[in-house]
Amino acid sequence: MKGESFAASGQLLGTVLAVQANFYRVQMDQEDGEQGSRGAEEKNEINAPLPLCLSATLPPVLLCTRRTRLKKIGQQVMVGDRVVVEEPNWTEGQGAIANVLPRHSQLDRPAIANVNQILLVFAVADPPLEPYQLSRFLVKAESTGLDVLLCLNKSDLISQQVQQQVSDRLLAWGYKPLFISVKNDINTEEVVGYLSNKITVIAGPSGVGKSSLINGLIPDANLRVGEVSGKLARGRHTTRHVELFELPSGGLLADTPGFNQPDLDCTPEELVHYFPEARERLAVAKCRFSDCLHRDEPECAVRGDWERYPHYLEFLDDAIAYQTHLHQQADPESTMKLKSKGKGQSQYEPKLESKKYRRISRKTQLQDLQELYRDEE
Ligand SMILES: Nc1nc2c(ncn2[C@@H]2O[C@H](COP(=O)(O)OP(=O)(O)OP(=O)(O)O)[C@@H](O)[C@H]2O)c(=O)[nH]1
Ligand SMILES: [Mg+2]
Ligand SMILES: [Zn+2]
Repeated sequence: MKGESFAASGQLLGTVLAVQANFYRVQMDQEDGEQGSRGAEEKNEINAPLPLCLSATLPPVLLCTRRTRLKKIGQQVMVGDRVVVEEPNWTEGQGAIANVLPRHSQLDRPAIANVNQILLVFAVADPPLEPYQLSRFLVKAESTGLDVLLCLNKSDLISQQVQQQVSDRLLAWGYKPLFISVKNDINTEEVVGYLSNKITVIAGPSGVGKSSLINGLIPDANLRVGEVSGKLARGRHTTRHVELFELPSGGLLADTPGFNQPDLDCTPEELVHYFPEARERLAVAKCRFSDCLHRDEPECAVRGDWERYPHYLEFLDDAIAYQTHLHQQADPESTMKLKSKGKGQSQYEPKLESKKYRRISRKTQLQDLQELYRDEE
């Protein structure tokens, strides 16, 4: 992994699986074990017994505190963080986090660092596959800049012929879906192959089988299945619990509650790049105008009779509306901020304008995934 060069050799590294009050569950790296890290620990514990493991294949997990130094410098520890662990106590299964390695990505909702890819799960039936909804999820996922995988579950409910039709259609969209059935254990081994050695977040509408899939891959996960976990459950769970589950064959997976319509909040200019079909068109031809929004401009390379072009136009309206909303927020009245002058007097003075025209950074785009987890309200 990228950040590893920041850790000194001989340091013990792990990945944060969950945050529970002031404790962190950290899955320790196994490969790094030989690189002298166990040597450092032997100084503290002579004849230390073998690490406590739940199974022979899974790496050991330590319940860790965060060093005071990290608290002082305000260094947060997130699920997904790569951390340096000191003073491991393998018998008690405890340790202390001494450092956090630089993150290569960070999502806010769910709050997870270092996510590599998004696994979008939809069902081919029950609930029926809605092309417009799928399109919206795909665009939202693309806008994070992370890799996007598409799994279509409940393939046991459709014929081979219908499956072929769906597959052809999505291929024209630029996606090669993996048809699975958690119920009949079809192609789930394939999914495992995509997940190994990566951090993956599962997203998709309610009732498509996200939690069922994780339970199928990781029997210990014990996630609730068949209950609506989104909107209704939100009231009951005041704090959102984010947890990474370990696949027996390596790789970490996070579940998310389903919901029905992600908000699109990219800029109108960016939107086109989140459609693989449009990217393909732009790779071989250019629009006449560099600021073309691909609506009715002359000599546009994107406009044409591809299936999702109407989706593009609809999402473009959303993106323009969102941008207008942002500008309004930053405009007339609100470009002035209230400044207290003391003695109960106050005076308006102009706000800094920089934010208004700020270009959306890659990092912000990554954080956009948080919208995937926002209920419609
Ligand atoms: N026929 C069929 N049913 C399935 C399959 N996988 C899951 N289901 C059923 O689909 C329903 C919903 O499954 P969940 O795993 O709770 O769906 P979810 O995506 O986690 O839903 P939310 O948590 O609400 O977002 C359950 O009744 C499952 O038993 C499958 O492969 N085939
Ligand atoms: Mg679920
Ligand atoms: Zn164009």
